[in-house]
Amino acid sequence: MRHPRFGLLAVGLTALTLAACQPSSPDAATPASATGTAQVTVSDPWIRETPPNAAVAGGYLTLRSAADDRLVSVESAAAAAVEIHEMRHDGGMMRMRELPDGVPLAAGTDVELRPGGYHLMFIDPVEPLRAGATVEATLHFEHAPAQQVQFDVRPLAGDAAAEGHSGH
Ligand SMILES: [Cu+2]
Repeated sequence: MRHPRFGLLAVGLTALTLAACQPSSPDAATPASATGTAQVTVSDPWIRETPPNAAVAGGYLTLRSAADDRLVSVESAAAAAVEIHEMRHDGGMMRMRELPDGVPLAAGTDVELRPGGYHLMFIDPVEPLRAGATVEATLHFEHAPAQQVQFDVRPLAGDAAAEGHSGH
């Protein structure tokens, strides 16, 4: 008599264990699927006003991603192309280079694109970018959905970093 009972109890426990696992498995799957939809927060997007005939304009913004991600490309109808650049000191000179892989975004960390650091380079603006205007651009991320952003064009204000761009 004892053996059949024990057997039933064991089956009962197994069923309980399986049932207990059930609700937790959708939760466990959430982080993986969430990386596909995690939002990137964009703050303070702006572009430096361009002098007449300027070949490039610098674009800046701050990105904060909920999950590890990467800004991979940017496109805008206001320029022939938009490149992702990095400016850094190199033997006493400020040099910039294109980042073909974009800018890595560590989860929950503000990543600033600003004069003298990472920045966007709007190549051959279709028309001069005047202070007070806005420029639309679309940001493409490795995981997060593409995001449309409006950049405010701000005055040149005699910034030394602008000189570095003119030689670009
Ligand atoms: Cu640049």
